[in-house]
Amino acid sequence: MIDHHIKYQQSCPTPADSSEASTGYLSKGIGGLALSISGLLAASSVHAEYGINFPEPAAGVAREIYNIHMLTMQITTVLLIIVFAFVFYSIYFHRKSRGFEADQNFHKSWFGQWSWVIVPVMVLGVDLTIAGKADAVLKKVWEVPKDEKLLDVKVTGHQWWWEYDYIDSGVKVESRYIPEEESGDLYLREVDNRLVLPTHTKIRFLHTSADVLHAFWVPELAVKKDAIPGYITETWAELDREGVFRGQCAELCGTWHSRMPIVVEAVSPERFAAWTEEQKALKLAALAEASVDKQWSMDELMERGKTLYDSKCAACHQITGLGLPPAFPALKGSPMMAGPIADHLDIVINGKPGTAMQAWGTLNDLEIAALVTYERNAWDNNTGDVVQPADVKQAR
Ligand code: HEC
Ligand SMILES: [Cu+2]
Repeated sequence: MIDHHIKYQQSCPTPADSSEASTGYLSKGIGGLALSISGLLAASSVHAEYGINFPEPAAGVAREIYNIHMLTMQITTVLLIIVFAFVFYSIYFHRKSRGFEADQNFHKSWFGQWSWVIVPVMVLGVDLTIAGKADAVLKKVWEVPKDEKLLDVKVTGHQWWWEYDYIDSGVKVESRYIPEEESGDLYLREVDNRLVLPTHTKIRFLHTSADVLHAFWVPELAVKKDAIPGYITETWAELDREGVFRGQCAELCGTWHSRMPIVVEAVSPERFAAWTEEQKALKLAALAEASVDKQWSMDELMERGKTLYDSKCAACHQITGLGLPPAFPALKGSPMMAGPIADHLDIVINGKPGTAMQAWGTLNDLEIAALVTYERNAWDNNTGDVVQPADVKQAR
């Protein structure tokens, strides 16, 4: 239903397209100038990254925040014009070469005395207006609607990926960045599995973390909240349009803080319902497949193992298997790969407490068998060992 594979340049052409378009206009000479300017303006509305303003909000409160920003900008623009008009007028018409001299008694005049009071009071009035509006919106941002049916999504930050649990349906999504070789222009902006959300539904996000502080932040949703280990905090959003919205972890959380993008895909409630059913079915099918007592061939396991490894393990151990010593050990040529299979299974299933190597025991038997087979044979490790799901079951 919903395509989870990366489509390069999903919504916008590459920057190269736009610069080509605008230089094309420019080459037509002065006559083309107006065209090239309109071309540039059009281009900037297509590329969010090149826009001057904030991204177009996609949720109610985000829009209200955006409106306050616009109001503030309008007020400052008017003030800027008034003040600078006054300054330039004074400099030009009251310059020394015209015989003007500074007024020694300005401070004694009525205006000279009271302007210092009147102007700040006027500014304060404007400030209070903005503050009043901001206060009202802030309340809406933080006060999750209580009396309504909400879609609960638990958002757990991990070093360095996101986990999304749709509490009502039991669907679980693991979302990881895509390595540079595969993500192209969307490097650090695209993930393997997106956070799919329905529009026109109040969604409650429950934020927490499995390790250190992270922060969930998607500008179009106006949600930015720290994920704190051991605590659950709430935010909410109601999406008003479909689309793909990109965010990031916004709390420095270690080496690969930059590698935990967030990609929200907003779809209609009908598509969301269909997607939910599809996810449930996929999970059941995977479980059923893993539990059959089948002997898998080396090729089958290697293929599955590579896909799993590249998405779940390569962030630390690298696609090349070389790791990033000393933080993340190389698996290529590591003695453990050629050592007893039981030790290898043990560290993958149970992890190593106190290190970044987490327990992967929630993966099913087939997945772990594929991973271990892959690690023992990829990158010239070539042990020839084939680990079957039944071996994993026994090792648990
Ligand atoms: C967040 C980073 C990270 C990720 C992701 C990760 N590992 Fe590790 N892994 C480590 C670290 C750190 C160690 C070293 C632990 C120690 O101190 O012994 C390690 C050690 C290992 C070892 C032992 C290596 C040896 O030679 O001693 C194996 C095997 C292993 N990981 C497999 C995996 C598999 C399979 C995955 C994916 C399912 C994975 N790792 C994902 C960080 C990671
Ligand atoms: Cu983080």
